[in-house]
Amino acid sequence: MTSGAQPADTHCPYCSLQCGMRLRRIVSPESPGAGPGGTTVAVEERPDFPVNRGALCGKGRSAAAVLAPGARLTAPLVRDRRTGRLREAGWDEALGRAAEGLADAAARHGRDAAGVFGGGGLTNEKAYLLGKFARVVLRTANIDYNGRFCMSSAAAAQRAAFGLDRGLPFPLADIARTGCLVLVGGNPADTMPPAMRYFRAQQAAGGTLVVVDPRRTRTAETADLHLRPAPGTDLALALGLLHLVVADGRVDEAFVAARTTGWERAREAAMAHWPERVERLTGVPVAAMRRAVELFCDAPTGMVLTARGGEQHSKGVDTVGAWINLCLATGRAGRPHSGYGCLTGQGNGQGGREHGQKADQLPGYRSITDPAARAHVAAVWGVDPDTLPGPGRSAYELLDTLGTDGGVRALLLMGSNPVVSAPHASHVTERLRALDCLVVCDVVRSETAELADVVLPTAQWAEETGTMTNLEGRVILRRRALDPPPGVRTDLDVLHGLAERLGVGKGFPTEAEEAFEELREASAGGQADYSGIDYARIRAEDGVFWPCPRAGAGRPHHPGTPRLFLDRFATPDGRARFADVSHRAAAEEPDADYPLRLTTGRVLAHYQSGAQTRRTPELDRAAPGPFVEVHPRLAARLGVADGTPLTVTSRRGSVTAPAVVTDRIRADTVFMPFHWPGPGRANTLTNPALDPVSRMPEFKVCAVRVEAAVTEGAR
Ligand SMILES: Nc1nc2c(c(=O)[nH]1)N[C@H]1C(S)=C(S)[C@@H](COP(=O)(O)OP(=O)(O)OC[C@H]3O[C@@H](n4cnc5c(=O)[nH]c(N)nc54)[C@H](O)[C@@H]3O)O[C@H]1N2
Ligand SMILES: Nc1nc2c(c(=O)[nH]1)N[C@H]1C(S)=C(S)[C@@H](COP(=O)(O)OP(=O)(O)OC[C@H]3O[C@@H](n4cnc5c(=O)[nH]c(N)nc54)[C@H](O)[C@@H]3O)O[C@H]1N2
Ligand code: SF4
Ligand SMILES: [Mo]
Repeated sequence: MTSGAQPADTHCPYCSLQCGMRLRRIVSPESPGAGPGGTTVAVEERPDFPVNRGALCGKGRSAAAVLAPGARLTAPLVRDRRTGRLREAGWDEALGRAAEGLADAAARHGRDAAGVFGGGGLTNEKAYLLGKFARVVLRTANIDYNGRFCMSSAAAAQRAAFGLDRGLPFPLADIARTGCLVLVGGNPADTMPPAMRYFRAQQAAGGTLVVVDPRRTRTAETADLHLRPAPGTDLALALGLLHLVVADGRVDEAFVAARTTGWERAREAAMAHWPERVERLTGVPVAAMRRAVELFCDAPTGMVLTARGGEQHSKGVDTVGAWINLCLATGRAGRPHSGYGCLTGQGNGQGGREHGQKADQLPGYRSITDPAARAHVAAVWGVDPDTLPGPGRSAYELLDTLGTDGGVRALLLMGSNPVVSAPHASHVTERLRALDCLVVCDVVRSETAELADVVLPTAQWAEETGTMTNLEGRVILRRRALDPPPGVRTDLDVLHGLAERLGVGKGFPTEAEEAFEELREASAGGQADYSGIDYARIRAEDGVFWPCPRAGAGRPHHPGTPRLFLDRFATPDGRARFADVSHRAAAEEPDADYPLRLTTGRVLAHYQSGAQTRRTPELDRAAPGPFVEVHPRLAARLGVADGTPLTVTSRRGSVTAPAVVTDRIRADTVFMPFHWPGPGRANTLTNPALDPVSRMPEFKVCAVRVEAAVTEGAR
């Protein structure tokens, strides 16, 4: 084995922490994981990157496994018209079939019948060009992405309250310096392990941690106070806490008067949520609520962070709004070491929502309905603003109408695996099958790729260059460490090749830096302004926080913006806006037929739909399959023990998976991770009820029935 001399400093392919790592090239022809020329990479620590300072979780450490030819796609596939099976094809044939499918749908059913579905794991350059491809080449309104399933409720609530959405308005390290940290529906001990160092530091410095989660997770175990509401009741809980703040005279009147609007209505709504009522709705004892308010208000500074547990609800936007209200009423916002933040999830969950792959957005976090925004972006693209389509359908609505009259008939899907990860997944699978043409760009043969007419194998993180924007709004650089295998092309090559075949020969660069230079122009003057950022600067500064406008006449070099809102909020009058919200039930509450609540989430070893991590032997061994967490009292009532196969049934279907009997879960609730396809797929059960504003599906609560599975032998 020989090692290449120059290690490459880059970032993990997975979550929004975007941990820094160092890749060392290893030439080892006999290694089963080695690619062309026997080259592969080893992941090493990179202690100088400030976010994780060398620490990596098991997913990051094992990320190179998916680079191996055996784990991934190495040639395009097309569905053979004679046999109906996927077979290997050359790039010309595959790109030709894909372009033909998209063009045919548009010709027969109108432009909006060609659609695009993107992902929050794509680099900024890909997300930007994917949006441009939809609007300029296909000229379709129908483009959206999986980020809709992720942080869209927090994004909408932040825009409403602060006039701007950036997951964390401060660097992650700031949480170590706050007096009281309230974490709502997040389990970073499993989902962002290296971030836990900041939680530990916060407590070590005398701060307190309050965790709000129906389950006693590994994160909740470290908390000073753990509140365990029933899934889907966080909105009531936040209102109840605000009620106590008002009743105890703990409102920061000076802050409210100077820096906010809308307090009167928010206060009235909170007063209607008296503690005993909230205890009945949530199951959280009044005494625990009082303790939470004491901890939050007695500390000199405070933060509330939400993650998917509080957000993936049909009232996710209002729920986040209620937590922001708590911050505003207590003056815990727009001040050092205080504020509200959302723990964004995917690798580029932040940048992925800024550059135009969202149905209602143009690059720079501009609105597609704003005439000035359309004019600016159209000028950068060299097209007439009137040719740009308007807003299209949101992710679930797009999937729900695939193959129908008026729906999308040919879909280009890049960076998502909805067969496993979309709500009501059996229905979504049916809709995908109903398409005239499905084109999937992926690094592996995912469950969704199995349904495709054309599968385009794309290069991976270690084989490409591009920027990602982490959960703090820090723009960082993914750096190429090795060549992709010969049969594989980059996503940028794919977009270029499709655009060319669809008659647009210019404007789709295959070099990431060239794409970034254009993105800078398109974002200039927008909320997410990247115009002052370039690759050289990212390399030199280890990331630059947006907004970062370009220096120019009368405008000095901009340092980037690690902390937002300290002087004013990004609303027209500079004041934060209270949300006018009150409690409402989940779309589906337990009843006689479906007496329990199901909630869903993640385990440490797997990432999302598991497409990559299920192909990583050590992660697959660590968490080999789905399970159902059941409280001992419920297990006794059902007459089941640890390991007993259970059938879980909702109004949408049934799944089977073994019981894990644990008092970590409430007795009225069961939990399933969503990383697996097949008979244990959690999303067979989930409810696609959508938030009216963000269009976020209700992944975190639906009504189910649980029973011991009838096994073959017992029948
Ligand atoms: N290991 C791993 N890490 C990941 C990912 C992964 O798939 N695997 N994915 C990345 C992505 S894209 C994301 S979005 C993040 C997600 O990160 P998290 O939000 O931390 O992950 P989840 O497990 O979805 O949900 C967090 C917690 O919400 C709780 N919860 C469920 N229902 C409710 C409720 O109604 N109210 C409250 N308050 N809590 C509730 C669950 O019990 C769970 O412990 O993780 C990122 N990191
Ligand atoms: N029940 C339930 N369901 C959920 C959630 C939940 O909490 N509960 N969480 C939701 C959330 S927060 C999220 S973010 C979604 C995510 O769910 P998905 O959208 O399915 O996300 P991934 O599994 O990351 O899928 C990414 C796919 O793209 C491929 N890929 C990775 N990188 C690249 C790339 O650079 N280019 C291309 N072309 N392909 C790439 C991967 O191999 C994989 O097949 O799941 C949602 N679904
Ligand atoms: S915490 Fe996230 S970014 Fe860091 S190594 Fe793990 S998966 Fe990768
Ligand atoms: Mo996510």
